[in-house]
Amino acid sequence: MGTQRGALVVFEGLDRSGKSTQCQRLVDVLRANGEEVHHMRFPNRSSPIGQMINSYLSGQAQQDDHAIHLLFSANRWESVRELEERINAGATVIVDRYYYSGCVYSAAKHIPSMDLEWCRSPDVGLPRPDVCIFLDISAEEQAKRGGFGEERYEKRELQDRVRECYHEMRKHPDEHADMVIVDAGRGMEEVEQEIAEVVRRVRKNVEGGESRLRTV
Ligand code: Z5A
Ligand code: MG
Repeated sequence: MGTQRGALVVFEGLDRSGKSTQCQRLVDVLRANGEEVHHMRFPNRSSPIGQMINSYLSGQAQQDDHAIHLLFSANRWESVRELEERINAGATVIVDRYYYSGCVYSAAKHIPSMDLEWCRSPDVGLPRPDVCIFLDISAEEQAKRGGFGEERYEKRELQDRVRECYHEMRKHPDEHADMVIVDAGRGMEEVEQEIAEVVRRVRKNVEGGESRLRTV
């Protein structure tokens, strides 16, 4: 019998919802339990494509909106082999932002040739997560967590449109089935406990179920 594959767990949500905080906590807890864990985040700013994305986000470089959208997607595709290898070797792979972010931040620009469906298409075929944990936070709570930074998308008006796009995307039957909504407006420990329970359930399902990863 081959190695039991690991689970693919994705975190999504608006800015300041606590994705990076909760990813790190989950990684630390699983590792402390002796589990094999691999932690990824998108954009991965370390690759040549990631450096182009970083220059764009920090305002140092301009890009056509379609081109930057495709670069974000390419930045995921260039990590797919590593992701699959880790999963197939039995690791739990925890991902901070994935193609949902890719879709909504681009669609929120409201460019006629870039609707949600167009934005989703370059990511079709990527490994589909076993669960997408969506950290839900109100605009009021988001505002309490410090002002937005200097990056290109960190503007109130765009963030409001991103919120709407996430809601729209959550209606897509496939996305809906994969998503678990967690109220991220609560204290860190409370949020962490709920996430731990979701992940425990998902890992159990993966252990008892279909061994191959599905695709987007
Ligand atoms: N983007 C895109 O356009 N297309 C794509 O395909 C992808 C991304 C993948 C950079 O992403 C930008 O790229 C992003 C989307 C776009 N644009 N925007 N805007 P990023 O992931 O590098 O962004 P980030 O700055 O790391 O993440 P974030 O979303 O702003 O934050 P977060 O990771 O969700 O939150 P956090 O860093 O864990 O926490 C924020 C603060 O809140 C921090 O001070 C925490 O201590 C505090 N916090 C966290 N949890 C709590 C609770 N429960 N209570 C109180 N305070 C809390
Ligand atoms: Mg983050």
